[in-house]
Amino acid sequence: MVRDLDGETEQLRRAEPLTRIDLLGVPAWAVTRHAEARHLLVDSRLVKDLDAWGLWRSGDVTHDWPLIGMIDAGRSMFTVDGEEHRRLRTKTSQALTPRRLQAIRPEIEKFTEELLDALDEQGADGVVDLKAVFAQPLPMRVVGLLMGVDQTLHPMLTRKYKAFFSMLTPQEERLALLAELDVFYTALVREKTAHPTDDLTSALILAEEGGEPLTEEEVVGNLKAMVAAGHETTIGLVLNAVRALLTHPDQLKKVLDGEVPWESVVEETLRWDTPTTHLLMRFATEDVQVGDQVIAEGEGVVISYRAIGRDTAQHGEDADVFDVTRPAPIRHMTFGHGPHICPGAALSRVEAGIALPALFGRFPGLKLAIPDEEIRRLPVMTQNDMEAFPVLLHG
Ligand code: STR
Repeated sequence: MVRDLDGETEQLRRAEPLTRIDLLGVPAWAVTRHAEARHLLVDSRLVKDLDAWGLWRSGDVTHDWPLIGMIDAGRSMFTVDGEEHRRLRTKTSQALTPRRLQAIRPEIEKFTEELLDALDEQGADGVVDLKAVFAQPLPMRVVGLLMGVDQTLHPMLTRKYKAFFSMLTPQEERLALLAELDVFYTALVREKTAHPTDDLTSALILAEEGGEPLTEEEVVGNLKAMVAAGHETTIGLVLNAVRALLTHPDQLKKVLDGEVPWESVVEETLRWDTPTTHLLMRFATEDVQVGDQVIAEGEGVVISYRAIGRDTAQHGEDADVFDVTRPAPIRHMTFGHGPHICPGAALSRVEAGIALPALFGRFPGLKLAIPDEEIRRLPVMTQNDMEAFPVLLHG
């Protein structure tokens, strides 16, 4: 379990660009540097198809492995490559361009204000959890609005995803909850097939890419990927930004005085404290040479985004320092690169770009209620997530 995330990142960033790691008993390669990741992420010899994994084919990795759900997630834009991938992804990426997102800005602003009201109420006489009351519900509402998932269902989804990501959840329980989620999403897709609305789920059902509509399984897969990704990662972005600012008050002051734009806070947080620690997984369809090392046919590759964000070759000797005054643009790779680059990148920037100034605008005296070292991380291997973020709203 990642008890010491900074220690792990530091170790990886000092290691070889391609480093052998152990994922709960399963060996894989970790890519730890920006330049190498940039090449490998456009290399078509690395694929998402689970059947390209030697350890899967040989039966050494099975559904008993706690991380299998990160890879075996059904047919979707997350798990398919090449022409087929384009077919699965086009509609979604078109719906999430900065221009298309302008239309839902007012709604995101409204959600933000409502959640700030709730925060104000619950924090009136003391400590309140910024995660539970603000950073977690906001992305869920936004992705719920986009995909057409009713708000009454959000607490159920939040509970299930928390258990999905937690390494303390027994594997049988994780497999059971994934099966329940499949039932839930399939029912939702059938309901939208019968009664299409103006959400992205309906658009995916009605879409014909190259004359060929997506299958029910593909729509369900894309919906699952969108909700899982949209829900989990933006929580990290918002909380990590707040945490970085509260522990660097001189920089917070520059931002509040208008000397540094919020955009720089968002980009520097994305680089320095990535929501995704490691992205699982790609498999080599043939031997791939990287420097003086070789990823052998059938081996698995993990992209270690947190280490990559602190690569000194890319970001300079002070790469491990949080600094919102770095010259823009900060050329980080936190959303990935190549065909699978995060289709929700613009959405997360809009969300954080609204949430952070609104939060500090309403509560300029915001303070951590416990020492920073006492913030507890969730027992999750691949994501950078905390149990809770207790704050005092008025210092
Ligand atoms: C969770 C389980 C599921 O049903 C579908 C997916 C596909 C998208 C994945 C998601 C997973 C896990 C978290 C990911 C997300 C894409 C982006 C997100 C990996 C496997 C990140 O952490 C970057």
